[in-house]
Amino acid sequence: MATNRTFTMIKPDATQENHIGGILSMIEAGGFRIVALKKTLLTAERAGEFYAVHKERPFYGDLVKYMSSGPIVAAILEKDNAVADFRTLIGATNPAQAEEGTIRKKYAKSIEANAVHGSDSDENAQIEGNFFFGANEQF
Ligand code: RTP
Ligand code: MG
Repeated sequence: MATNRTFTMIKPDATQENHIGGILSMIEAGGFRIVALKKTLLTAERAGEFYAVHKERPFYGDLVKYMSSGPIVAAILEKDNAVADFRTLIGATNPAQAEEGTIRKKYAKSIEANAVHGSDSDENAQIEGNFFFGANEQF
């Protein structure tokens, strides 16, 4: 399988509660290489733009408010089969359904405050990574 990239965010609840190191450790232990990394605050406008695909979903307004409520940590990750393997590592969206050993099982608090984001396709991984990082920030 080709080495490729995915994009993740450590969401405001996990960042606030000092789980940045714990989550990055699980990511590296899972075989992912960190290509780019930054802590930043999304404005509501930028969060709305990032999640524009969910505009019609009932949770969109709350999601935008939550994702702009405090700093996040954004990262581009590299591994064979990165998108699918990362979604396996983070577990189900709803932590009540997340498998043992997953990041969400360990750190998520609710279906919304679920600790991490993971891209859902190679195409979106590239779009999302470029939303946060310039070419000179990806190594
Ligand atoms: P993500 O995009 O963050 O990796 O999560 P996902 O693919 O597992 O879930 P998705 O359907 O893309 O939803 C994006 C984020 O919206 C929040 N959400 N809230 N209140 C709700 O019912 C609800 N459903 C989803 C979560 O923060 C979810 O990760
Ligand atoms: Mg998603």
